[in-house]
Amino acid sequence: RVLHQELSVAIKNGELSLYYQPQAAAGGSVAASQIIGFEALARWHHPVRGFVPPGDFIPLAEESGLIVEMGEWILREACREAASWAIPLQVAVNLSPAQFTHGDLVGLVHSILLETGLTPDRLELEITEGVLIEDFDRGLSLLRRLKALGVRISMDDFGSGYSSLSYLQAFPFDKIKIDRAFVINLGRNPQSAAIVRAVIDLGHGLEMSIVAEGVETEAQLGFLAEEGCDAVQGYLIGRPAPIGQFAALVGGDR
Ligand code: G
Ligand code: G
Ligand code: MN
Ligand code: NA
Repeated sequence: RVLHQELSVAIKNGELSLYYQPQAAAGGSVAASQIIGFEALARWHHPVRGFVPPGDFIPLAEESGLIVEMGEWILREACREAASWAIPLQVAVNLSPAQFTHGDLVGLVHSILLETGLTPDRLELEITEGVLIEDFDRGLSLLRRLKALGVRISMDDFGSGYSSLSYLQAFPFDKIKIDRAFVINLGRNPQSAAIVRAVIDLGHGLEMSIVAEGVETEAQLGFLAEEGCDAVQGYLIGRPAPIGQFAALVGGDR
């Protein structure tokens, strides 16, 4: 497809960029919530088509295998950016299944950390359970080796798709990100509140920290803080934006 060919030159042409969405330690209000880091989110600004959303081009990059090269660029770019901050906040990077099955992911993360000088404990890798579903033993081995580098691993979109409790038992996640579908329904239906509360307790029982995604209202934040949720991410705290918009938070960019 045409779009695929264009995607293959997008990196070279400087059309890809990263947006950053802030994450905060959950206080009872926005004012009481302290920014602890950012999730890097890929953006494609096509010269003619304009903005192509990641929900469109990430699957395309996955199908074609381009995601491996693109994922490497994303990881390097996010680490380089974070290493330049005067305030040592966290940076979270999404990994695709193909990055686990192709190439030497552990070697790549290691060399990018060395190259950029980013302290390993500032890097968090977000994965969905789909990554681990294909080959359990290989997945477990990769996660252990990544953790041995000192980076943190988050289970992204927890509760959506096929995530299962056995994954939480089997894999050494540091963090669970509660899918925004549950957060959106907080206050709308009592089931979502029960599920969110249960996931927080479950995660804490496993010594994992909990991040709620898609937090849009003070009422949601208040509930989450009350229930002991560790961190929050969502439009209420901040929308994804170029890092320049957060210069004050990271202590001046460069
Ligand atoms: O950024 P949001 O705004 O629209 O992202 C949409 C989807 O694309 C999400 O599921 C997100 O995890 C995924 N995504 C965004 N950036 C990246 C990236 O850098 N790598 C991977 N693998 N997925 C990403
Ligand atoms: O990696 P992940 O699938 O979680 O990607 C985060 C996605 O969630 C991105 O598409 C981002 O733009 C979106 N997002 C982040 N905060 C909010 C929010 O508060 N509300 C909604 N509806 N979407 C959000
Ligand atoms: Mn994510
Ligand atoms: Na997510």
